[in-house]
Amino acid sequence: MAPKEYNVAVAGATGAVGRQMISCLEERNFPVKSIKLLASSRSVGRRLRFNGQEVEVAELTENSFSGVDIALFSAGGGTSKRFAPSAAEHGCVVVDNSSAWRMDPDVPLVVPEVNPLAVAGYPKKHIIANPNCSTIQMVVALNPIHQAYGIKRVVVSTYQAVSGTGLKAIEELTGQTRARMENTPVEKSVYPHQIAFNCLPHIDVFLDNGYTKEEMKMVNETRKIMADEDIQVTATTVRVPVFYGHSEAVNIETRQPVSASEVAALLEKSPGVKVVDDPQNNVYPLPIDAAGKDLTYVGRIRDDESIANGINMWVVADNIRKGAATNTVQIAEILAADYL
Ligand code: 25A
Ligand code: L14
Repeated sequence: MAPKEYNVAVAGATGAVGRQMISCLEERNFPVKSIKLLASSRSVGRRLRFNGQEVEVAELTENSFSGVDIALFSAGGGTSKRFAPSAAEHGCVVVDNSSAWRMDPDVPLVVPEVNPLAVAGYPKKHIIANPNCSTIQMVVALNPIHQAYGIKRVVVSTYQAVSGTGLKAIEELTGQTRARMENTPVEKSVYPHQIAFNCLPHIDVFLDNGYTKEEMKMVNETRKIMADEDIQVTATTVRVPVFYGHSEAVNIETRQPVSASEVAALLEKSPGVKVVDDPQNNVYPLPIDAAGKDLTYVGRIRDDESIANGINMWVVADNIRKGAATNTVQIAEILAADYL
């Protein structure tokens, strides 16, 4: 019998994440029978390549999904809220990269290295959520430590690339950098302040408690993915003038005693992680090295000398690949292999 193949749709195909989803499907040889590339009316008629063929972009509508088995969504939260249910009504399973469905108790929130079995919960809504980019890379590094030593509390500060906000933010950083160097006026439209040569302690919207929505995603999504409501997480999320790759300074307090060398040895053999930690030779994870890769890089692993059972580390991954497109396609692979 020929191996099973699937009719796949990508919603938001022309965006920063959508294009990487198309590349990931190709690179990983996902069993695609047919592909539909969907975006807003602005992009209708544009052509994108998939496996050597030109595919014309069509408008995303309620009727886009008849005959589609798996739809990968990355067209923003509002678009997912509106169109994912119509896709599900057509019998299609949606793997959604927006924040729209992540905390819905009837929607699994999955990082394949951490909770692959949660995919089994998809039939309730026919939607599986892809976590926030900053959360994904953090839990890939935390989960092995949690399984072995029990994590009590995490204090994280992020250094996040502009690509997370989409193509317009990539253009904004490019344009502002050029304007500063050429001494012409710096224009801004995506972020409330200049991002070139600056850091903004502001990602997504501010909430009533004074935190940003991005910070609270790291708290709530971490607990849901690791299936442990007792893990305490507090976050400060910061935008930095980097194109691709989020970095995170992560401080962990464990329940059982642990040392930096034990954590390094554990992470060396953990799935999806690469330890890059030779500070004497100036070797540590960097976003420019992580860009275009699918692993989560961990370095600067040290004992926190201010408390018992404390560890500090530096965690870097490509936010558009492992933080979004790659993780979404990995979820689709589990669906295809075990459920559809
Ligand atoms: O709505 P939100 O939640 O606030 O999300 C805002 C943006 O965040 C990105 C994504 O930007 C999204 O639009 N995004 C969302 N989740 C993300 C994640 N997890 C994420 N980024 C990273 N990680 P993007 O520009 O990279 O991708 C947008 C894609 O979504 C399609 N799209 C948008 N609205 C849609 C829609 N598709 C269907 N129906 C809708 N209503 C979008 O297609 C793209 O594929 P497009 O055709 O709208 O855009 C194609 C080109 O047009 C440029 N462009 C974008 N916005 C405008 C624009 N041009 C003119 N005016 C605009 N307002 C883009 O540069 C793109 O090249
Ligand atoms: O997926 O970097 O929840 O501006 C929304 C904010 C993705 C990153 C999400 C950013 C994020 C995005």
